[in-house]
Amino acid sequence: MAKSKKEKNQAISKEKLLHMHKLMCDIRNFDDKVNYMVKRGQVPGMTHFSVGEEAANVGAVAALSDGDFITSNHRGHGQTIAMEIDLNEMMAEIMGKATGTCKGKGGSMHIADLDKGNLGANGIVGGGMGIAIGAALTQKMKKTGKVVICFFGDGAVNEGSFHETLNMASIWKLPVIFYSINNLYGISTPISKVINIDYNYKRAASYGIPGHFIEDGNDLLAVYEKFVELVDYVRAGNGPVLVESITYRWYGHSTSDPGKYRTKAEVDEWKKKDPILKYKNDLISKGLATAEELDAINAKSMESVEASVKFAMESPEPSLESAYEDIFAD
Ligand SMILES: Cc1ncc(C[n+]2csc(CCOP(=O)(O)OP(=O)(O)O)c2C)c(N)n1
Ligand SMILES: [Mg+2]
Repeated sequence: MAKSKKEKNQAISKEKLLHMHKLMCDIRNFDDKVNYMVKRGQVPGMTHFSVGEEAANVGAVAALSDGDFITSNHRGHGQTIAMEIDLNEMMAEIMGKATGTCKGKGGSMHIADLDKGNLGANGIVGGGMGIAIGAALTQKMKKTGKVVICFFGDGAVNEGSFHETLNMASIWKLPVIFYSINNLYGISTPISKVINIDYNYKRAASYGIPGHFIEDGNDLLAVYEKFVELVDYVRAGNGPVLVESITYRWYGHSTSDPGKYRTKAEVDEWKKKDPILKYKNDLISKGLATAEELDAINAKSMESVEASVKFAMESPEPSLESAYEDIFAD
């Protein structure tokens, strides 16, 4: 008999429940700090924040096992932190320092953390999809039993790569979860203006694969439970799935966006649906954690973010010669 939702929640260890809270706090605190530093001109380049979308990211990654993979998009901080990147190295990467995850050559939009299974953020909308099915094909051919989550936004579903990769993954039955984080906008364009169906996941039918919907992408446990089901399905060799969750980004599209296309009332309404606060209240009301425990985790997370800034500030710039390194595979 299928487990009830409540039983499933209770089956998650306390350690895991608290760890998911920690990861959401890390995403929020890290991005808030980067935002603060961008405004003071301390961060080169453009940055896209995951604040507001913490549950949609952490819930999905928490269903993966060691050795599984993700691909990400320009808004990759949330997924990258959920995949357990070293925060010091991530901050150094964003600040273009030699100690960064990619030796300071990638920056915010191109962080790849291969040791952790993160095949990379990507500045090209839809650019991660081909990489995801390539990685999934490798897993299938080598029979590794590993799966790939391909993260992208609502704005990516009209890219040619979306249609090509979903079709190819379907006919080859590849172990990949196509995951559209629908935050209702692609830059300033509401998704409703660029597709004539209500939700993207319904397009799965055209590729002969299952489509799934997570109505509240700010509900961490709902995201996690859906992904546990999907990871099992895909790992069992049934082929790909398309899943969509609804969430919202609290800040502008990027650090250069004043956000004139959204009303303050709309943003405030979504801030009331804060995924971290919701999770915190859920855990407390179910007697699974105390406010003190959860607040202590957040305080520690803030400390580690501050430490990452210190690490990054004190790190050297990449040397000129390093521009010629890491260009070709050995
Ligand atoms: C191929 C391509 N076209 C256009 C852009 C410019 N661009 C960057 S992000 C973005 C919108 C993406 O929206 P969505 O996929 O919904 O992700 P979100 O920013 O909402 O997380 C666009 C059009 C790009 N980077 N790549
Ligand atoms: Mg979007």
